[in-house]
Amino acid sequence: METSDADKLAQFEARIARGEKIEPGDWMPEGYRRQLIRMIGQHAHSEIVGMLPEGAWITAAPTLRRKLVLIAKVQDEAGHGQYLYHAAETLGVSREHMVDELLAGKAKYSSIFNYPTLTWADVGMIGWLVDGAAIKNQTMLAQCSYGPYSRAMVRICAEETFHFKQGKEMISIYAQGTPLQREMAQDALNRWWWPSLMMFGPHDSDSANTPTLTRWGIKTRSNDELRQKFINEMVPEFHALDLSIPDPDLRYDEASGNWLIGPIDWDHFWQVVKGNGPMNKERMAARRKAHEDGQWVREALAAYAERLNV
Ligand code: BYC
Repeated sequence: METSDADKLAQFEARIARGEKIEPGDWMPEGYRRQLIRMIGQHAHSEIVGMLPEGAWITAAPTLRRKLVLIAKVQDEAGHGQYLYHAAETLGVSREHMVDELLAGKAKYSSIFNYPTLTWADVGMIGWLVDGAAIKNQTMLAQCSYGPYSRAMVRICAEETFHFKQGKEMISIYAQGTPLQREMAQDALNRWWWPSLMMFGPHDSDSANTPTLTRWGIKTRSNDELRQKFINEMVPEFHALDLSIPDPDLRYDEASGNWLIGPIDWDHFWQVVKGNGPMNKERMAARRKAHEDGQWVREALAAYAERLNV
């Protein structure tokens, strides 16, 4: 007797409840596949677009050591994009299609990469704050129910931890350095604090995808839970360096043990997500140019593969 879709769904959900990983050839509901393609695709695009803000500083790094570290970091992000595109491809979508969707403005990427990197201190602040926020979210995703995504996350988190540490090292040195270095560190914190908190996505009450993602073990923590955890860890770190958080409403709540923040400017967030942030147009123009410049490489590879008959 044929197993009905309802039975298959029940078996699928029982596997997730037992903590088993779902693998590419396994039966999965269409909604699960669609959510994963959306999220892994966005994640891959974020890694690739995310190379641009820091990449802009490679030629202007202040020392050879800093330049080497930055080149390695930006290269790591490219690698993360590769793992993630591969993970998404196991769900039956091609990388070409995902890239076309990005370049056509149909697929999203993280809002955080639509801000300019105005000074060298921004490179340190991105490492500490942005990679720090990403690790919070990705450590959760390393536990997610889809095998290829969770395994990609394990390696990505290890590398992001390294990025986080180099950013923290830089900002710690600048915060205790010359008055100008301190000023640069504070200015970078002023500009990157709120966008980093927005990386976690809208409040849970406005997060349309969370119920489905939670039901199927893709997300095990909500946007607000992860954001709060991140705030609680970061605030004491910045205070220890005598850097101030740009939030007049920030206060410690004894009862919950949480650092409570003022209201997030969600209108601004949605404008950035819709393509109207400070650097959206430049970021997409850079990606389109890179895609056009790479056309001959793709053609050469396709011709070579045809010759080898692979
Ligand atoms: N930016 O229902 P919600 C890195 C969208 S890169 C833009 O809560 P969900 C790095 C969301 O897509 C790592 N859009 O969504 C690289 C949804 O729209 P759609 C980046 C956002 O999926 C280089 C709508 O808002 N990390 O580390 O449940 C250098 C409603 O939201 C954003 C990832 O990509 C946003 N911030 O939760 C340095 C992690 N937030 O798709 C560092 C993977 C929300 O329904 N992604 N939206 O049209 C996720 O974990 C989740 O997708 C999110 C959002 C937590 C971001």
